[in-house]
Amino acid sequence: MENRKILLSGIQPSGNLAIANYIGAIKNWLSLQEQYYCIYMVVDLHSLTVRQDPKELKKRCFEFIGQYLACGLDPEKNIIFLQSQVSAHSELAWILNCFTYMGELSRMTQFKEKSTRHGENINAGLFTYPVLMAADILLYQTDLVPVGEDQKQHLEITRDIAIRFNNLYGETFRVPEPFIPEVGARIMSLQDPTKKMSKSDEDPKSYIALLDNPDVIKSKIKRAVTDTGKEIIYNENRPGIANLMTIYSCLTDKSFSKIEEEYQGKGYAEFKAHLGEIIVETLRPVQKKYEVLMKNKDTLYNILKDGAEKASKMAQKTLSKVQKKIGIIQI
Ligand code: ATP
Ligand code: LTN
Repeated sequence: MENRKILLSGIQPSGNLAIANYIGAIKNWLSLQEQYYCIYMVVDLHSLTVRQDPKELKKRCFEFIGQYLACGLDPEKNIIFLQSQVSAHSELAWILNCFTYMGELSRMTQFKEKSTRHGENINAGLFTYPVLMAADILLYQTDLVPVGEDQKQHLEITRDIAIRFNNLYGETFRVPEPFIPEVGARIMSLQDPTKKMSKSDEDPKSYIALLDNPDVIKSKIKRAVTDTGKEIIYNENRPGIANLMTIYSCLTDKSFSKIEEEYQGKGYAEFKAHLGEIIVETLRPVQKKYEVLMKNKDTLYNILKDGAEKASKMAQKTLSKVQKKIGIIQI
């Protein structure tokens, strides 16, 4: 582990894990897991910024971990855990709150967007969300953070906080780099291709869940909003078909020009039918593995316990270092 660089990422247990999260994040986690020492979390504390049903939240945390494993994350090679189980995250977040400015946080587009969407509950957690994320990342001396495009701004503020702290107290945190895919960093809603696909969208037709059954997947793709026009040609001004081509390209590793060539003279219906099949076949092994895994809750529980122990040890090192630097007594 010692000479491998550290990679860390997380997903909130809200809504249903979707193909956008797979393409934007999980697919890269898988491709990088041999090269890096990897730490993957389900960030349950972050999801509290939106009101959650306690029973549902508990259930979803296990289901998300089950889906991580079913996608191919290996708990023997990586650390997989729940953010809430390592108290250092909340402790460092408080300290970092005192090194983060209101002005920087008010510029966060996710805060602006979520406070519009949840106007009845604009809580302080929603505002300081990026600081907890910075704590998640900086605690593990992370080198690389694979995320979708929407998290770029949060990575920038994390870097700013780390640099600010290092300048004040000397080298304490490693300054992390984002890893954002060139294609697929922003998958759009199937119902409104000008809006990002979101796993907590009220309309389940707007996303494909990793656990959707084959008929549902095919029907969602068939009914996906596309632009007027007939040709399968990639053009950003035709966001509906461009989005479907992006999903196609990410799941088959075929370039846009190759896809255009294959579908020359063919229409949307044929393209959509094939894309539906491709998604079904990509998810089939994941769903099969998931079903088996969820029958054995004890194994999941043990993975989480083991993950939290390993993560706590690593996190505590950085937390103690920070506490010493800022003058907190170590007893
Ligand atoms: P929610 O709708 O529940 O707030 P979300 O779908 O935006 O959630 P997150 O938990 O915020 O998902 O993000 C998990 C990971 O998936 C992050 O790395 C994020 O960048 C990535 N991601 C989220 N939405 C997309 C998208 N539309 N395209 C590509 N990547 C995405
Ligand atoms: N804010 C992220 C989730 C997240 C995260 C992290 C991602 C919380 N902590 C640390 C990478 C690293 C999101 O996707 N909404």
